[in-house]
Amino acid sequence: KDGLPEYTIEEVSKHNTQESRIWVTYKEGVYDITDFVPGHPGGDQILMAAGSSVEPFWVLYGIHENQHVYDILEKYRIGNLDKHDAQTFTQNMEDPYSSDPKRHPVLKPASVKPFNAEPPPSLLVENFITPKELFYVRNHLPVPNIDAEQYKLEIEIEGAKKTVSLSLDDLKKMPKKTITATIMCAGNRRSEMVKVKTVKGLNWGPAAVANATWTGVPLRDVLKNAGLDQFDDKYKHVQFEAEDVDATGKNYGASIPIWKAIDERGDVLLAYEMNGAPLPRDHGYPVRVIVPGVVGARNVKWLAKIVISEHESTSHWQQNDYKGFSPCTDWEDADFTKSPAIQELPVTSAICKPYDGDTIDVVDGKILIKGYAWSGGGQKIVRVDVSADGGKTWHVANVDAQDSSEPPRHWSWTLWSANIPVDNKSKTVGFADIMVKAVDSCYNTQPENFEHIWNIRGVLGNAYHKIKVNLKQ
Ligand code: MTE
Ligand code: MO
Repeated sequence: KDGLPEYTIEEVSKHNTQESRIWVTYKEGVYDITDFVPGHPGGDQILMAAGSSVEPFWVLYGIHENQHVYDILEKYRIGNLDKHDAQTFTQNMEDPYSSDPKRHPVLKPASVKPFNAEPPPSLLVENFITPKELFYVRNHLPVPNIDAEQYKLEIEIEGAKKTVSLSLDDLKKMPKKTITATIMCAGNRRSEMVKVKTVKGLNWGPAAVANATWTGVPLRDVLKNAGLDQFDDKYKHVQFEAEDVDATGKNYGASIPIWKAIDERGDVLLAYEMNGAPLPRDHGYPVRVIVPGVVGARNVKWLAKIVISEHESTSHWQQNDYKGFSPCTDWEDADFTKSPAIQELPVTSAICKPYDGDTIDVVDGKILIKGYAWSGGGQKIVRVDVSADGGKTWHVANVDAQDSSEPPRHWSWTLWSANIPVDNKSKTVGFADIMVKAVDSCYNTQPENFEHIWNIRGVLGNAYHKIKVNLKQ
């Protein structure tokens, strides 16, 4: 790299289109990545950095912080950054994650920047109401720093003249309501689907799900006060915009169909408390949306604005992510406009104790297994079937914890356990092939294997959970 020409930040900034060629800087290096863009795994996302430094983007998507990426970039080096410019730049570089909250060490990160983590599954199923320390965290971006005193929620009804602005106190003065609801990430259990073939997404185990009580104001009351006529069928969607922003200034956003928001039985809340205390920063302080029965991604945290609209949210996460595809669809032929955004999640279950590969005790010819089951759309779990011999014989698990609400307003998960007989006497069997499947109140059940539901984003991974354990002789 010695002997390469030097460029100033200003010179680099002129190279920000295909025609002028696309230059970026990284530390002291200047790179011409024009020919690299078509092959970049993140698509043309890298163009956000055209004419400037890739560092602010790479710290944002901490995912890029690995040697492999730098090695690739080095092949495109055309020069060095002017010494003076390089110095001022590194001094001004701030880690956008520096004000993220501290997390409990029990959470095992799938990525640190942004922070994404789940607890050990065996601890998760110890409590029907998940303590905040064990509640999985799924952040796409840095956690915004919001002063609750200054907090304002804006509400806009498309076409209406004025918008409404509410403070946290305004919300707290309205009649409040508490619900118990499970939130699950669309990528929960992705690590099992990945075994079929790689997918794009965080490697979640079975613990990107949790159950809590949420207290806040029903969204329908807030919308009614803001002047929404619930019988005006011009409006089809409720869009949510959040306070967390990406490197280009775009905020996290999502939307839900309007019926879910205005139906009293939809139980959608603007929540300011979780388990009886103010929301932790990681979970949306001071206000988040709770859309029970609906995929985590629509439960928008750090809520800034609500828009009543004819259209869905235009955000990346609504339009080009969190959608299902056939196992035959690959990235080249995936048409996101043809696939509906995930809302209600399908029925699923998982064994949380023991783990795959464990060696466990056999007591009176039986082994003890524990886990959870849940279904979206307010459906209740009516049965959990378990097998310890690869599906030859089945047993019905005991329900250990379940709330009494009726479908389709049954928002919480079900915790179950089962003491199942195993054959550890014969010489050929020193292990058990354990599997679980749940049945919900629509009598929907889980697909048998991941091969048949594999999809490019690794979402909706609800096949039978299968593990193999060794039996102590
Ligand atoms: N809201 C905002 N503003 N930003 C986010 O990154 N992540 C979503 C959702 N709401 C997200 C968000 C996703 S994908 C999930 S699964 C849930 O929040 C996770 O909620 P939790 O972190 O409280 O468990
Ligand atoms: Mo998610």
